[in-house]
Amino acid sequence: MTKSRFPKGFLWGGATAANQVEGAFDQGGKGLSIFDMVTFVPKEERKQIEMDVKSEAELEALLAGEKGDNFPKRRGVDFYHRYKEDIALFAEMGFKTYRMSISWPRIFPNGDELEPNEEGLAFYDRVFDELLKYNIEPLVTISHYEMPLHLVREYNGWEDRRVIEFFVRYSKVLFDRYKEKVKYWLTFNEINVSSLAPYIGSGMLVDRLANQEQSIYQALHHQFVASALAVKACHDSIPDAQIGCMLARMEAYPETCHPDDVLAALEADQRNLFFTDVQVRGQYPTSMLRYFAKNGIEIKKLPGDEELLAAHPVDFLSFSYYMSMVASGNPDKAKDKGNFFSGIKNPYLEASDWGWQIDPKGLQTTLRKMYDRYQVPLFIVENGLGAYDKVESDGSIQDDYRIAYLSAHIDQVGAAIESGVEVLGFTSWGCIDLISASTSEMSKRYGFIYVDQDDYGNGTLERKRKASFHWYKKVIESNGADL
Ligand code: BGP
Repeated sequence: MTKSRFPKGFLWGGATAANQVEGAFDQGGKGLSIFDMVTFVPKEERKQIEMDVKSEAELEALLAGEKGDNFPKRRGVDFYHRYKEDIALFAEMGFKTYRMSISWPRIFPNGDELEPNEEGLAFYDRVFDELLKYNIEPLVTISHYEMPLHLVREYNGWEDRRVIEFFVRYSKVLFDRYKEKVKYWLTFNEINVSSLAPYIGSGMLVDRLANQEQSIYQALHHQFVASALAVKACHDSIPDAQIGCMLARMEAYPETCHPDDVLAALEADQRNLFFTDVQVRGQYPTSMLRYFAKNGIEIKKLPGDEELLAAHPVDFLSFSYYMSMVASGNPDKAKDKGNFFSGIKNPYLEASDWGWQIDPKGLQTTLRKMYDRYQVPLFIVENGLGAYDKVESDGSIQDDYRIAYLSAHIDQVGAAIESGVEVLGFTSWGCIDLISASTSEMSKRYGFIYVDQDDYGNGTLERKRKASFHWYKKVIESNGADL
């Protein structure tokens, strides 16, 4: 057996989000969340990523239409009722941690109430007790694209500064209720997605916004302040807890060694790391302040905001990593967006069935770059391969492609650790098949565990172990030595 490069106590596990696994969207006293309104568009009809609801009219039509089977998110994979079976499977793989989110409207159905919904709190008590029964550490995302829909309709989401108070109230309820059970917390999932998908990220209907970019950064300022207040509340309530931020990492390479491309890649990096600069370093980077000044963006701050950001930085930086991108200095190409949006292909990389360019070494690069910049512990809380899986005639699922993807990426995490990077853990995304965030498909499968359900909600919901289930069990047993 080769020697492990991973530290003792490395937190191996898997990740999900409430709106993508739980189902029971209208049970247990839960209110509607923003993601409950995201509809499924069949791939052949899909023009673009259908994540965002844009207008009042669209939202009201969705609410009135109640297009039943068009809301696969509302179904999830019934984790709400099957959590004991699922957690037993996670334990069988040897999980040390399980990243999950709490559905905000399960706790505050409208979001602006004073008192929480006890049924919602009790559900997560049961889930945490089940995890701790197997010595699996819960890693909890407080807001994973699951803002109560009422906060969109009444306040236009994070555009309204009053939502800070609602979020802090919600966070304090969680910290006080679960202080004995949860020691790892994340504030906002992929906080940078707000700049790409304002409805999903910040609960804003863009058709309501006079100046979209101004509103996006104003809403983000409110989220930064809310995150800092949540960090303070977490430390006050649970002294031995750690609370982190969470970024969708977009590692962008220069298309060529032409200085224009190199500069474009730097600018893409500054744009992506702006969010972690604020939450880890505790202040806005000058590059972004110049950008705001140059583009007439004036962030309204209250006295004390900047002191709050500086006083309460996060304890660790977590991020999702699926692919790398390409940045071009050529003005007629999308400058700082990678293949995910503009399709600039990297000729050295293969792509997934959804066009995400597979780049394991990019994960080592990104770990070393971010550790150099921030010198705080890092945590990979999403990495995985969305793929079409086939159930063989003997009932097996031979997802060797997923094993290859994860093995190569975990190998690069080991290399980063050997180079001196402090990494707390690795939770592969979608440890059980679930509903895709960007496409609402079930057929974009990520799991070590197969779930019998199709894009339209048909199926028995039966769980099956894939080949990768047994592989990951070995990886964890060997602390990452046996890949
Ligand atoms: C991230 C989200 C996850 C998950 C992941 C995979 O943006 O944090 O919720 O969905 O993307 O993306 P998708 O589900 O679109 O394949």
